[in-house]
Order: sequence, then C-alpha cells, then structure tokens
Amino acid sequence: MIDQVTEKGGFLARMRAGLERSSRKLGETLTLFVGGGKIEAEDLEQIEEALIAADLGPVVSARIVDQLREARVIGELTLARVRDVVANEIAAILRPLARPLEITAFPRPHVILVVGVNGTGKTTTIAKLGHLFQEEDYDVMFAAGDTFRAAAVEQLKIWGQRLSVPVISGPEGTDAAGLAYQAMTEAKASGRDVLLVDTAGRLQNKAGLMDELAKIRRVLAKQDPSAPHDTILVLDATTGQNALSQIEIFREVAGVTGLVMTKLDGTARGGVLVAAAERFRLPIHALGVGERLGDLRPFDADAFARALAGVNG
Ligand SMILES: Nc1nc2c(ncn2[C@@H]2O[C@H](COP(=O)(O)OP(=O)(O)OP(=O)(O)O)[C@@H](O)[C@H]2O)c(=O)[nH]1
Ligand SMILES: [Mg+2]
Repeated sequence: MIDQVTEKGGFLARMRAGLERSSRKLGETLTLFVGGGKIEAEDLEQIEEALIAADLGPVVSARIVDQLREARVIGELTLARVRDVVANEIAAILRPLARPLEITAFPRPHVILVVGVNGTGKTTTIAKLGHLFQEEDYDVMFAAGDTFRAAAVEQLKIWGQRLSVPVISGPEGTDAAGLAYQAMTEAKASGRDVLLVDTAGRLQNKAGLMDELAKIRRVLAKQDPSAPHDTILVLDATTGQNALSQIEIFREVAGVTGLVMTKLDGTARGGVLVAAAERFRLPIHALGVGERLGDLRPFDADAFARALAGVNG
C-alpha cells in the first residue's frame, strides 16, 4: 500500500480535519483551566464533562480524569501534557482492537458480509476494500445483496467495472439470501479469494429486515460453516452516540465481528469510537475519510488518538 502519511490533504490530514471539531472543543475547555498554568482539583470535573461531550463516554472520561489527577500530583499540568494524557489513554483502549482485515479462509472464498443502517457508506466501503485486496493480489468478487433498489445494484456494478471485479446481481426485488448463496457458488467455482457481500441499509428497529441478515448468514454457512468469515458493521462518524445502539443490535442480530467507521473527513464525532471500543471490544478494521477508492485505510490507533486529542505530529 502506498504510504501517503505526510502528503498534504492526505489521509491523516483529512482525519485530523474531520476530528478537529471534537479536538478543538476539548482544547477550548482545557485551555480555560490550563491558562493559569495549573489545573485545580475542581477543574477536573469540568474536564470530565468536556470529554463526555466529545463522545468518549462516561467510563473512559472518568478514567482519563483519574490519570490527570495523578499527573497533577506529580507536576504542573500544561495543555500539552493534558493532551498527551488524553491521547495515551485513548490509544491504550484502541490499540488492542486495531486489526486489519485478513484473508484467511480455507477453502476460499473468504466471505465478508457488510451491514449497517442506511447511507453509512457500506457500498463505497466494499469498493474501497475490494481495491485494497486487489493491491494485495487477491481475486475479488462482489455480491449486490442490496436487492431493494435497482440504483443500489447499479452503484456496485459501476465500482465493479472500475475495478474489474465481477458483480453478482439479480433483478430488483430478488431474495437477498438467495443471491448471496448464488454469489458464493460462483465465487467458489471461479476460484475467488474474497467475496464481499453488500446489503441494503436498514434501521436497527426493523425486525423483518434484521431477520433477512440472519437468513443471509444461514445460507452462506450452508456452503461453508465458517462463512461469513467477517461481518462488518459500517458506522457513519457523523452520527455520534447512536452508533452505540447500532453496534448493540447489529451485533446481536447479524453477528457483527468488526467495525469500519466512515466519513471521518466530515464534521466527525469520532470520539464515539472510543466509547464503543470500551463497551463492545469489537475489532476496528479501517477508517474512511472520503469518497474515493484510496480513502480507506487500516485503523491506526495511535494516529486516531492523537488526532482526537489534538496532539500535533
Ligand atoms: N465524505 C465521505 N463520504 C463518504 C464516505 N464513505 C461514503 N461516503 C458517501 O456517503 C454516501 C453514501 O455511501 P454509500 O456507500 O452509498 O452508503 P450505503 O451504506 O451503501 O447506503 P445505502 O445502501 O443507501 O444504505 C455516498 O455519497 C458516498 O460517496 C467517507 O468516508 N467520507
Ligand atoms: Mg449501499
């Protein structure tokens, strides 16, 4: 993979810009207290509130404040020092969960089911992942499992054409589970390494649609008991706290095994990823920072933590 870490407008720059709103707010609150050079004990409570407002969740926020309290005993707390403590604590939570997707299934194909609520970036993420896998020399196939909308099938087909990836699809209204089954048969027959299965966006409170995901899983397992090998929940970074209920329900109904967060380039509220990590301990595979193929990268816990805490470099 091309490393464009330092390029202007590159991945890190965009992630940092996306998280700037969170980190700036945090910074403003912190500066209020640190301005005088020293953080008093009662200030810590307000810092805790600022951390919660940045979507980190009460558990993580409390833990960070504990760390700050200890650091305060040791020496004077400067703004830079506070940011370091915040970044370190966030990184410590996220680091064990940073796990790139790996193609391990034997026999092939390695099946990746992609789920989530409407418009989070599932279809785009499938294209981006397909692109990443191709760079690793894997043969990829897509299944257009969003059979509700003709436009959804078309969207995946366009990505397929651009990437020279075959797309298995049916007419609008095709049974999604039947299509997934057929795609798996074809992926096997043509010796594909990876099958990425798109699904229709669905709100987590729609029981019928959620049942459909369970059915897709069952038919895939008929051909390979270990399939789907990954079930990825795609989360939109701009939704904030609602991401937590999405994880809770999709994990239960769809057997989610890992997360991808998209739209970290926008007015992101990426802090919720930390709250999610603390609560669910699901692997975090990758982050999306834009609409182009190259805008998805494996998750880097330290870079994310520094961007969120507003630590430079
Ligand atoms: N800025 C930005 N836009 C993104 C990102 N990922 C996806 N998008 C855009 O978000 C919109 C929705 O993306 P899709 O991939 O169609 O989302 P989806 O989850 O498949 O949507 P449904 O199938 O309708 O549920 C599109 O306009 C994408 O280009 C991202 O990381 N950053
Ligand atoms: Mg879609």
